[in-house]
Amino acid sequence: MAGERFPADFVWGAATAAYQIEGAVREDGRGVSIWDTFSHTPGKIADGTTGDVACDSYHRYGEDIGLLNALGMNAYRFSIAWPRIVPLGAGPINQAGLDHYSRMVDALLGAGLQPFVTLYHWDLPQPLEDRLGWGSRATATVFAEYADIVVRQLGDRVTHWATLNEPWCSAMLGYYLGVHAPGHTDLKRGLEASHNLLLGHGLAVQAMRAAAPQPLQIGIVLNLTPTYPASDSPEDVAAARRFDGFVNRWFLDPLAGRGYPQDMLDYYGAAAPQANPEDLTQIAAPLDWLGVNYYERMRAVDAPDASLPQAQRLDDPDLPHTADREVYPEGLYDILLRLHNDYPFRPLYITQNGCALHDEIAEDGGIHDGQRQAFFEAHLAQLQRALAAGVPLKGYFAWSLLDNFEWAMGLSMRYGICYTNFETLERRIKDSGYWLRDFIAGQRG
Ligand code: GCO
Repeated sequence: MAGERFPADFVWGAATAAYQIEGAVREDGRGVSIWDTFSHTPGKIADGTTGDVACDSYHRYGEDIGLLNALGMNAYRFSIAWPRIVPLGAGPINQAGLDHYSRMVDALLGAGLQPFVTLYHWDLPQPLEDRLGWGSRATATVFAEYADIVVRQLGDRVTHWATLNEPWCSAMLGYYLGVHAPGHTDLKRGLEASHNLLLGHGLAVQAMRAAAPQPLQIGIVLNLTPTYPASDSPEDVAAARRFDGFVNRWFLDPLAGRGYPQDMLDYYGAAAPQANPEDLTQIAAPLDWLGVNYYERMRAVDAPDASLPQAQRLDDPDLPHTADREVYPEGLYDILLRLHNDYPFRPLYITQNGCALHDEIAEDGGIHDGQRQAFFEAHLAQLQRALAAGVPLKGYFAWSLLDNFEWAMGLSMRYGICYTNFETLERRIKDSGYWLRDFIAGQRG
């Protein structure tokens, strides 16, 4: 690789999400989330699995911390399960849930790992969904209350916080495209959900700053997809612009204080959410950092018959493919440069980047995921290019620490740098994990 070093204070970590790894879904007073309901609904998860046990990290977080140490990382990005803290979504607080995360934070700090806490990685308490979920403004308000509760408990030790992880996925996969919990298929509901998520984010930022015993570094994590037209035709160019509006600008613009993009408001017409000016002010609450999750690009073809935004993805068959996506490392550079040039968010973190492969334990006991190593190498090289171009990048989190419950794909889609045996729950570092360890060590020199 290019030889340039990453900055000495660069944050190197791995990321996970509560429902994907914790299991222990009925333990210590945890309430039910929309993902419990969804994963137990026949036909929703490709391999019929659930997150009931997953990696059992609720009990085995000490082992997970051992893995992070063995990998030489200095940070861990994980999420807190709202239903463990406020089992009904609003109302009584479950102290046992808070105590769990408090112990975990102490263990991380004791092991020299900086916690990066995400407050919402998709596990909405089911009782809130029963009252319209993110379709309701009331959910934004109670999200800020939940954020306040957690910050009061952990804000003395945790400085780096993300409110939401990938609100596009919560809103659009959950309420419009129906492939994630809660599984609705209504564009208007999806757009309302996106607005209430953003509003909840803004309200939470203010509640967190007010509740914190020390200054916090608060950000939000977005899935951003660099989008390119598949041809020069005006139709494909317009499709790319729509898709960019759908996934990227719809979130970036209001967070940057620019309101929703006018072309998308026009395009959505009557389905567009009612956003009063005060909401937009709340949503634009100043941020301390932005997290970027990057997996793939979008090469857009105009597709009038496809669901909104009427754009279809055209992969390049000559590029490498993982178990579920095309590999396009240059897209990471492109999206970072665009953020740097067009938006005010500083600094930036890569909060997720990784790939799924059909990993198996070899006869020698190792997991030889050379393709994943190549994936990391190529993406880290793009980060070095971005740094050289002046992008204020402060950290990188591999997705994921462990093979885990990959949402609608279940347990069979393996994204870990550590292998999980879902029968014995044994973890084992894959070759790509060892490669990352050596790479990180090399950066520290
Ligand atoms: C996300 C998802 C992750 C997925 C990962 C791979 O935030 O993007 O929440 O949980 O596991 O993206 O698809």
